[in-house]
Amino acid sequence: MSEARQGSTAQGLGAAGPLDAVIVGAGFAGLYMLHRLRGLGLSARVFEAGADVGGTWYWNRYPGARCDVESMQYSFSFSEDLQQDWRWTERFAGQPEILAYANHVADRFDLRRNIQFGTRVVSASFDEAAQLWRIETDRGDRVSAAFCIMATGCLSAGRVPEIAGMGEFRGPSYHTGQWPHEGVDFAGQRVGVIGTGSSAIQSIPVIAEQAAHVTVFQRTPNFSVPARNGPLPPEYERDWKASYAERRSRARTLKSGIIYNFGETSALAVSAEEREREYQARWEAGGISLLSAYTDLALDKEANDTAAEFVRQQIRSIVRDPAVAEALLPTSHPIGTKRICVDTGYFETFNRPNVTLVDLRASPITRVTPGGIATRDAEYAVDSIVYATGFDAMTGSLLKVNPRGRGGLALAQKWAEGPRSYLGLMTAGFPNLFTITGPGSPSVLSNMIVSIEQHVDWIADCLAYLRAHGVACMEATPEAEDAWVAHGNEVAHRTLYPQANSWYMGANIEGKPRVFMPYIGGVGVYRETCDVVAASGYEGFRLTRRQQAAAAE
Ligand code: N01
Repeated sequence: MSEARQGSTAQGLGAAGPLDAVIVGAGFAGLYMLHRLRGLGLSARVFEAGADVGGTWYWNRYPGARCDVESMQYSFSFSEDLQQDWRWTERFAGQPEILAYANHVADRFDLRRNIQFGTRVVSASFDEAAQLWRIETDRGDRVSAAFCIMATGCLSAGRVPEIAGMGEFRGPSYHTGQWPHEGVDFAGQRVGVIGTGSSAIQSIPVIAEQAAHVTVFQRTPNFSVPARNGPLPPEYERDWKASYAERRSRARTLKSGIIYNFGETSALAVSAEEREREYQARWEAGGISLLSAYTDLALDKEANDTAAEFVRQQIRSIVRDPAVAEALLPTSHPIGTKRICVDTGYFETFNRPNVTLVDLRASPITRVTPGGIATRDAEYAVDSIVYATGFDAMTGSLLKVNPRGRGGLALAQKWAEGPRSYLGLMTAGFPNLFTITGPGSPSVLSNMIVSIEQHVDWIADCLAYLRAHGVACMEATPEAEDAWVAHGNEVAHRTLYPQANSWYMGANIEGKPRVFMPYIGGVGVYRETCDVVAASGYEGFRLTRRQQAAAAE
């Protein structure tokens, strides 16, 4: 950090000189990052494209949007007062409540004064001579900062497929991730929903209650388990709050950062009857703990098949029309290797007279017509279309910012064959650029808030270290990055995950390289690795002191 910036206090939006840091995004990652930087006395400005805080929970307002990590766990742990004061009303919080929580955090820690809303960062370039990031926004802002911290989210760049005739459709079209803030009234309408991922599986039952008819266009049947959501029992809340610190510490050591009831044996080590009982109990309890029933469900196809077949049996028993049930059975991937969905009445919805399932494997969509959606065999009249077609996950929102590192190298070019990073925190050739929950870190395979807090704390502690040691520039070495990428691939390929055409693999975007993007080694192991790296004086990173940087100019 330059002398001018040293000791600077948190500057407001009118800051003239270079800032210590620009943070891109005011979701949970950006909010906590700002809080930590202010605590260090660093100057920071957050740019946020939305009109308010919340990130993914600001944009994803589709009917039924809800978190599938329990509320008591999907929340910040950094402030004991905050976690004691805030009261969740449901076991799994809905989007409005999570957004209210994000707003509460912003107000409680007085964060808004350093956030510029309604502003999208359109470029971020590293100026090697000045050792500064030069940031430009769509509103004409040009600011400089020593550090650029990407808090852009993993599932923020919505993706609508290109289907012939889309522009000719007479009615309104919506993407689940860009839902109108005023809501949509589907009463009396014929609605077409394209997709059967988490967003679709949550929204279809709610839309079906309102609309005259819903036609679901399914390309790949998905595994889903019931949420069994309900009001949060006061004694459950009290119990958690009485030992929050202890539980949070435990969560940080686990694979997913979420406390479940973990099985301790192989699925194949027990009898079929015992397995059935175990799966049934977890199915009744709700949530994704089904996947934690045995130790090898993500590792061994035969073990995985037992859980997959259990869920298929449930679908057969719920859906009354055998042909519809058959079409809903997921068979193309091991259970859990695409993000498992958590629903409220999804399969039951297909028993409603106003819901039709269209199996696109039998007859793909050929075009959108002015009055509906045509497949190879039929045309379905609809008044509005919901694209529940997902995101350019993990890299999409980072690349939208168009970061350019040393020699003007674009991140998009560097990552042309797939994302490469060291610890999912930095990428070689892009000094002083941090990615919160970036590719190469556990991120989407974990409780996002646990992973966000871990990254933010690591980055904040790192910036404090750099300041204390007079370091102007920090960069991942290519060797450390190569080793981390190789390790990430090796760990991923020990599991069944790469067998699925998932967004984890970039498989949902045409032309996107097929690389398993998140780090699957687990939150606990990963945290230890990051801590060891920090304790060693940031092994694998090149740190350049202020004098050295000046001499190199
Ligand atoms: O997106 P998705 P999502 N024609 O990519 C289909 C998180 N999340 O928004 O599988 C026809 O999963 C596509 O079909 P296929 C969670 O991590 C969490 O639902 O590619 N269909 C698929 O069915 C989740 O995994 C929560 O064959 C097309 C669907 O669209 C992630 O966000 C809630 C198509 C896309 O599914 C993304 O979920 C919501 C085409 N041309 C989301 N193109 C919770 O916390 C795509 N599809 C509960």
